[in-house]
Amino acid sequence: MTSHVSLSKFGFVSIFPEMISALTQWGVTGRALRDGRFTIDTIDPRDFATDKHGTVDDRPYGGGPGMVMKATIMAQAVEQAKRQVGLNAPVIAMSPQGQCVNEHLLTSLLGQDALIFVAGRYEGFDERFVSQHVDLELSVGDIVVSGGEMPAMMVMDSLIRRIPGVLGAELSAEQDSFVDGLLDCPHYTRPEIFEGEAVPAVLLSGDHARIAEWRTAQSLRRTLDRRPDLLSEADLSEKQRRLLARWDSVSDDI
Ligand code: 9D3
Repeated sequence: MTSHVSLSKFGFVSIFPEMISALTQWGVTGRALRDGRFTIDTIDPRDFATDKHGTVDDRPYGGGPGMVMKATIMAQAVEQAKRQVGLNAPVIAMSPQGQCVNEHLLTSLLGQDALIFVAGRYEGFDERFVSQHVDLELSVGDIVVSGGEMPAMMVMDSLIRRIPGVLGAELSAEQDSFVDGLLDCPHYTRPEIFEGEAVPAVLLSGDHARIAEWRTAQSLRRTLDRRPDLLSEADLSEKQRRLLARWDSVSDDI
């Protein structure tokens, strides 16, 4: 069920290569880089510009607002990225027109040794660059952001978390709760009462079986209320199915 993870090399093609520092300097991904669990090569398309201004964009054929990233320059930047991380590395362009990412799609990328992420600015890429040099276009959802860098970094972050050894003890717990495809249960820590609201008594009971049961019921209930779309794909136990069926017949709270 968990296929082998080969992924350890990333190319990041962007006119703002320093943005990658958010990933390389902080938290789980920063530590993983320092531990040598992956590498990132940044490639700046401006290095392939032919004029003294470092122009990487031009006006759209047919007119209209905004600028388009030049195919000639983006192609050279991607070829350089391939020479650096691997000639066979799939090229992923981040784009509002791309397929929306999800854990299933990311799983399919973990078997690659290297991946090249291309982040655009302005209105987008010349379509001939996409058709000739891009293997996959990915979006992070139906919101408008200013460029592909942060979307690319979100996807890289999510992939890096799944490289063996990057997450410690958290890993198995996270993977376990992910595989059932449900939303997480609520979490609490001290103090026992905050602004008049107490921690659910069951969590103080010390009864681990009851606590586990409460948590899985909470996950199920929250998924039913907030993301019912996830339930059709969720991997539910017989017990969970019975709970769901009960809530389906009487729509009150648990
Ligand atoms: C006028 C049409 N807009 C396209 C939806 C213009 C436009 C908006 C934002 C063109 C480029 C961008 C920059 N966005 C990305 O590069 C991007 C993105 C996004 O905006 N949302 C979700 N996923 C992604 S991945 C790359």
